[in-house]
Amino acid sequence: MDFNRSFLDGMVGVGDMILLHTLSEDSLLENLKERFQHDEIYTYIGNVVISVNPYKQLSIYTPEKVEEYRNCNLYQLKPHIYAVADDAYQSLRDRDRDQCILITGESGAGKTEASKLVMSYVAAVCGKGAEVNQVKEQLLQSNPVLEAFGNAKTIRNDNSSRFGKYMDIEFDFKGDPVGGVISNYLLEKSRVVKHVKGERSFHIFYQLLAGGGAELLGQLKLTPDCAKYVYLNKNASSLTGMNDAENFKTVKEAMKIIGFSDSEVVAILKIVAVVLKLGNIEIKGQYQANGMASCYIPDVKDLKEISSLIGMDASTLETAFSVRTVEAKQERVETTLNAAQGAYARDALAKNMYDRLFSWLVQRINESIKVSEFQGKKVMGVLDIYGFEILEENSFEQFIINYCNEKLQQIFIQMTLKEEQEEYAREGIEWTRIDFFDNEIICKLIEDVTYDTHGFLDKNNDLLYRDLSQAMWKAKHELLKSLFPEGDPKNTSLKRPPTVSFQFKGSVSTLMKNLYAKNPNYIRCLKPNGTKLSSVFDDSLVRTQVRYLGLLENVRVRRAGYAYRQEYKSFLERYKMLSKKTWPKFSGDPRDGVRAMLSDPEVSIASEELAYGRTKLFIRTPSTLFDLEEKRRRKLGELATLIQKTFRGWR
Ligand code: AD9
Ligand code: MG
Repeated sequence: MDFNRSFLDGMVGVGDMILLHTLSEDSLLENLKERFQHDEIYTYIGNVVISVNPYKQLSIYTPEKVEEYRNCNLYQLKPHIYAVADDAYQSLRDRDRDQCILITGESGAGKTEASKLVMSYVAAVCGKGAEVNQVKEQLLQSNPVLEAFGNAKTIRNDNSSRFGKYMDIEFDFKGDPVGGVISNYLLEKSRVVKHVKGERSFHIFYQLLAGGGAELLGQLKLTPDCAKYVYLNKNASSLTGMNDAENFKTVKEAMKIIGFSDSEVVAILKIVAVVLKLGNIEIKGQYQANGMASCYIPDVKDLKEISSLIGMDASTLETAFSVRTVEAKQERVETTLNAAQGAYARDALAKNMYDRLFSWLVQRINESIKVSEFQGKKVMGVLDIYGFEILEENSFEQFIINYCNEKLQQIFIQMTLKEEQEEYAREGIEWTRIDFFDNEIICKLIEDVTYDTHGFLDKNNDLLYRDLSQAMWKAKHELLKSLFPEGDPKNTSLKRPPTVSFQFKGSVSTLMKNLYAKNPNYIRCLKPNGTKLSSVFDDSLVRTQVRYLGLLENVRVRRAGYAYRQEYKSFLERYKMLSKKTWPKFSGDPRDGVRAMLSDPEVSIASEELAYGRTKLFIRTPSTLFDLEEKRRRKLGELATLIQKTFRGWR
């Protein structure tokens, strides 16, 4: 289905970039800006929707709006993310095509919000009934849980996703949701122990401290004061517009709906508390009698509390922070750690513990929402990955994030060209492929970025001393223990785990294959300004994004062959008044009707402007469409006058 039906009536600018009179980067930007200033945040490029973050609540997501777009005749409706969601859903349900919704854009552009809008729209329009509703609720409630553990305030976005997420929503043959599978990609775990000024660690830490209440915090041996925790940034412990305590309630409620038991929730929060408290363990250096540097923990209060929370001997943990065992062949050699190595071990443990907890949470949610294999399953995948980032200091994390975004851009280019070509082939229309996209812009941008390679190797190797996993495996805390299976002494495989980038590359390539097998729907998010303001459109900032998203090239591809296309039936419906041959009604095949109407000398459209596909009419240049629209407008005017006259005559 195409969205470029008619966005000409009562529109601010043009609703579809394909219809721009003159196409240039400036005109494209101007159109976005004019629409943004009138709160028209969505604009199409054919079936791609561009979304400009409004940074304010608009009243366009009401249940009434959902109704409007549901099974909609897009004719008179404004561009909307709901239209894309509806199209994807209908085509999944009625045409049996697996779909994927690819949401791209830089950090803070609105991807996560967009993914939630798609999910809530689909939930609102698909089947009803107690069982289906429970599935929907569980799928939707995975969002607040994963956001609490995987999102954080950054300089760019108060609710920045610090992990990549791909969610397959699965439907039965009727189009009712039956379950889903979530895949998570590389959480930015370094945030647990360190983040820059003005940013925060993951939301859950602040939520727990603000909303936990005396009893729970007492049980977890925590105090509500963020400033007491080294791992939390003292300057940004509270966030305007974000109510941590309230959000904690939402998260707990969501966990309940998904099916977490009370004891599971406590077990999870205990690990959160332990991570937080690990940061407060101070490690000091000393020299032993033999002159070797070693380290010790001067104040063991936190160490003891941690040990009691996870059910472990305090001395086991203390040893793990001060000694490292190196095993070579049959030999075991113990070396003492100096203060820096001890602190490194402590931070590595905190990061790994949190990261593994996060992956476990995803798996646990999957257990609740998974469906057994069955015939006729249809799938809608929603991809919400962390956005492209260029920071002052770009580290390993930015490298990984940007790599993923580059891959996505590649897939976008390939799929857009492929799709266009396939459509012409399907419709039996000749078209020569032209490579409009110049990936150079994107490659250049990625090469723009300079990475601080300090710590690259370290983060890539992601070293966790075996002594630490072995210590964790001794814990009585069952969940924690299960997070460190390699700590089991019976687990003798001493193979080094693959590097982070190797693993990531593998999972991204699996993801890309998966996406490639589905029918893509694109939402391309733009950030209007760098200051999160609701009415500021920063031309140069948007221009950069338009460039690296290749939006102009995208419009060019759509306009290259035939700018406009529409199914015969809807086309005839719209323009039938132009010819007496089809007005007021044409009862034959709509394709013949369109031919009859367009060949009427009164309409007179040059034949080289048109191509008759199997199901759709194709129009080469936008001006031909404008011409038709103008004729239609005049004709409607004439008809209205005629009706008025007749009406007066009756009186
Ligand atoms: V990141 O790569 O995860 O750092 P996102 O996901 O692209 O980024 P997000 O969806 O989190 O950005 O949007 C950032 C903020 O913009 C939200 O928290 C909202 O305050 C705001 N936003 C985004 N989209 C909308 C919208 N459609 N309506 C209102 C919005 N506000
Ligand atoms: Mg996000």
